Amino acid sequence: MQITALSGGVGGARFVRGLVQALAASPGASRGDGEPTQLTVVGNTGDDITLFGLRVCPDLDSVLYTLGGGVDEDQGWGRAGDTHALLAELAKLGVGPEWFGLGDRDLATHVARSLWLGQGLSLSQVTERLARRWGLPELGVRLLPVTDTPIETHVVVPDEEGGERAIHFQEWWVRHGARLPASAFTVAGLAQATPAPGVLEAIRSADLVVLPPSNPVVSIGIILGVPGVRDALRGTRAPVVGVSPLIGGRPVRGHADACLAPLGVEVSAAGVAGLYADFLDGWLVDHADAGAPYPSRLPVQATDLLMRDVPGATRLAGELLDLAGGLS
Ligand code: GDP
Ligand code: FO1
Ligand code: CA
Repeated sequence: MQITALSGGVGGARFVRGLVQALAASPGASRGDGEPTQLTVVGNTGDDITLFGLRVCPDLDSVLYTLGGGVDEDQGWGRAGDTHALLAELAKLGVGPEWFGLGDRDLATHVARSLWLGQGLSLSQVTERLARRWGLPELGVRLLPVTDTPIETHVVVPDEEGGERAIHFQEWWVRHGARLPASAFTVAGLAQATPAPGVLEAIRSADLVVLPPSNPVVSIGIILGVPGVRDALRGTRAPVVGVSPLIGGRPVRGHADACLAPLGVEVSAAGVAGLYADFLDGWLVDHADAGAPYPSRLPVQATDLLMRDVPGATRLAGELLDLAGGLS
């Protein structure tokens, strides 16, 4: 059995950790041929940013640290128990930015990644090395960046002269708390981007494709924008099932509402389902959203959509597997 998940950072990583546990616990984890399920996670790279000359890939790292047991559980990003000595020393030298909280342990990842990229390895190859460090192969998980082409999400916001300017997604999200009204998201490098090796194959040859509760615009939306990915989802023989990232018309955390607004998409589980309507085969929503009008003929199942802890995420992943199982 091959499962492919498209993931952003915190929400995606937590769900995937639950999925790994659900698969390990369930007899359906193998097809009866004794082969354990292989899970391929296709990760968003639109959040990536170069700081202090180092390449930082927040969403890939959230998946690595969460699955590897090294994540700061409260934040869902960065390393547990990290310190900030390097950033503090750089600030004393007048070297910023100070608004992006890079911890010392976390920085080791970015130093290694940047070194390996500089030696000519692709982001996929670098990510494979990092995945070994965090024990992903032992979990039956392969993490692929959606593309090896550097891409960066930018946000178009008002400038002081009454015009507009584009800033990096992280500056908008972290520095400004997504409070500057966005009129558009643009992705530098996207038109020239090609899917990383294995990405299209992982979607086309999967037995099941899952969309965790990730940001529909700046996580899943970026993955879908890489040329070829959306077509692969439309064409795959696998059912594509997803979990709404919104409960009762609000994001559980983060600013998905501020991301949907410039698209003119309703901030609701139904609005998000509409973004995926051309390939979605099943949709898990919260009880609070059970009565909404969903795209016609879309199987919708209502449950408790909140991942309070690892067992909660495991239960949610199990329910998504049940929804998928009921489709075939
Ligand atoms: P990011 O890259 O760190 O923003 O993480 P993702 O894009 O993977 O996920 C962010 C989305 O996950 C947000 O829109 C949240 O509303 C959603 N999310 C976070 N926790 C939960 C949860 O427990 N349940 C559900 N349904 N969605 C969640
Ligand atoms: N998010 C924040 O809100 N503040 C930070 O200072 C911050 C630092 C940071 C460092 C490394 C990393 O991998 C992630 C980090 N994040 C931080 C989270 C991350 O940038 C965002 O949650 C996502 O990219 C938004 O989707
Ligand atoms: Ca992200």
